Amino acid sequence: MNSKKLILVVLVVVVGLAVSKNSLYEFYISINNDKSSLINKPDPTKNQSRVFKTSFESLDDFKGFYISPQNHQNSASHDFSTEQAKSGKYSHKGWIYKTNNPSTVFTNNNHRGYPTVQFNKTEGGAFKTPVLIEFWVWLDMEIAKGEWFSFATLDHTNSTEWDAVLVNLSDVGTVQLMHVPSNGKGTRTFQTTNIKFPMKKWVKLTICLNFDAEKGGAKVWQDDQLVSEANISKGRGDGFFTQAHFGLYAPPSISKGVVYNDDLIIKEGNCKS
Ligand SMILES: [Ca+2]
Repeated sequence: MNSKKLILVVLVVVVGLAVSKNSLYEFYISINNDKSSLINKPDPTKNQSRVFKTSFESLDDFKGFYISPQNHQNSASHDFSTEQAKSGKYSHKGWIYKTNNPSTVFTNNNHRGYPTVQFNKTEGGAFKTPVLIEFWVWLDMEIAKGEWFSFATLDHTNSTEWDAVLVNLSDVGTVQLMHVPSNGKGTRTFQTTNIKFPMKKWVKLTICLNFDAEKGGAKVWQDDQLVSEANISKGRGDGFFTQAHFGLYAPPSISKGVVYNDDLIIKEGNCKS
């Protein structure tokens, strides 16, 4: 090899290394940008009024969102099902077939079976509150004293450690807001005692949720009748509804039961008065 050829080979190798190093670097940057862009906020210059709608007919409705594993703790699972449907062919089914060990301070052994909805991972970002949330539930489950069943978990954080407001079925058979006004609390400004939640039939739940930093609050209607209302503590939220789950969420002591969800709709900046 003469010296000119040698220089050419060295040049090609050096340029080649530089290019590959550069593209790897760009790849690294784009991966990191992707990670940070998972957390989005709405564009304040746009007057957005978005709607999320699913009839649980296609998994694509939950693309990019976390979905809890099937056969969770070998005691509960979930899937789309044709057994019950409010509309279309399918609904979302969650079911329990065994108890779990009790939860400890280190482990939460609650039963889980749900796809999440994570607006904070979408291009448009978190939904601005107030939001109107409406969905249909068909439930068959025994709730013993001290137990509960959760219909909805509604969060304002961008974290895996949620600080959520819950809509639960209590052990006296009424639908109630939980973790209001703050986590661990159950203080409500209105709570029905006589409207019970009926089993084995489709029931409509409507929620008005406001994570406003100053005037936060939530209201729940069961088949258009107000059943629970509560304030949300000042400064808890910052006006955004980031992520949620519906489907199956229940304490470890429950050994069996089934829940179906259908026709979930979430409307931004709009609320039932
Ligand atoms: Ca459906």
